[in-house]
Amino acid sequence: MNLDLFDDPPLWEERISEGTVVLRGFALARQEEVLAAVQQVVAQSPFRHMMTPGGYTMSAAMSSCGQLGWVTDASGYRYTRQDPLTGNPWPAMPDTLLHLAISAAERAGYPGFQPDACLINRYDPLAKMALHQDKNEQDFSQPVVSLSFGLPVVFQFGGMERSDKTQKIVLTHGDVLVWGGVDRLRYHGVLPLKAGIHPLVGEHRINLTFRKAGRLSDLI
Ligand code: MD3
Ligand code: FE
Repeated sequence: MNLDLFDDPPLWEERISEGTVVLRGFALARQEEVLAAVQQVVAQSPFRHMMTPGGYTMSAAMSSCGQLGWVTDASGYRYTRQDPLTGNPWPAMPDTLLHLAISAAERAGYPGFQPDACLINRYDPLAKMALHQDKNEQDFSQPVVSLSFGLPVVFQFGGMERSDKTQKIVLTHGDVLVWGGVDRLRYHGVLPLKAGIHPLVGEHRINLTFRKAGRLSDLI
């Protein structure tokens, strides 16, 4: 793959913590391509509200692309190779998404990122995500890259315990958050989305989260 195709966009970088950085506006130059890629993915694997193991319906609507997709139902949280809604493999990860995630990780100090899963979250007004840790992945040595589009949201960046104090940071259209290393297992969440209309995305926030979810040995 040719990363030279991607000119480095202008950048305002905010370090949140040792392993965590926000690249403000990093995805702006690719916004149309990314949103078209999302449309293409959800045409094959539609957004749906999944159920938590505890029996609650998640307020964010989700889909996935890549080799692995994140799912939750009565039997738990996990990654699957097939979309349980369609029975088909998850749609392939579009190159434009893969390249953007790899270049953001590199820019944030994590070279060699090999994402195999991209979870796409759609937040409608009042949708939220309670504090949680991302720990369904096999390999915590790789970072996580999150792209935000559409309406702004307040995200909560916590500690290693659910009860730790949280830092609140606004994520808005085009922002990319990269976290890894010592911050990989921090608690985090997002507050309820405030209603509004974004000129390109409409009445939603779209978040794409790239992870290396499978085992390193799966590559061999
Ligand atoms: C990780 N999504 O899908 S990503 C998720 O905005 C998820 O849709 C949220 O959490 C979303 O699992 C948040 C951004 C984020 C922010 C802070 C973190 C992830 C973080 C702090 C530590 C670890
Ligand atoms: Fe998370």
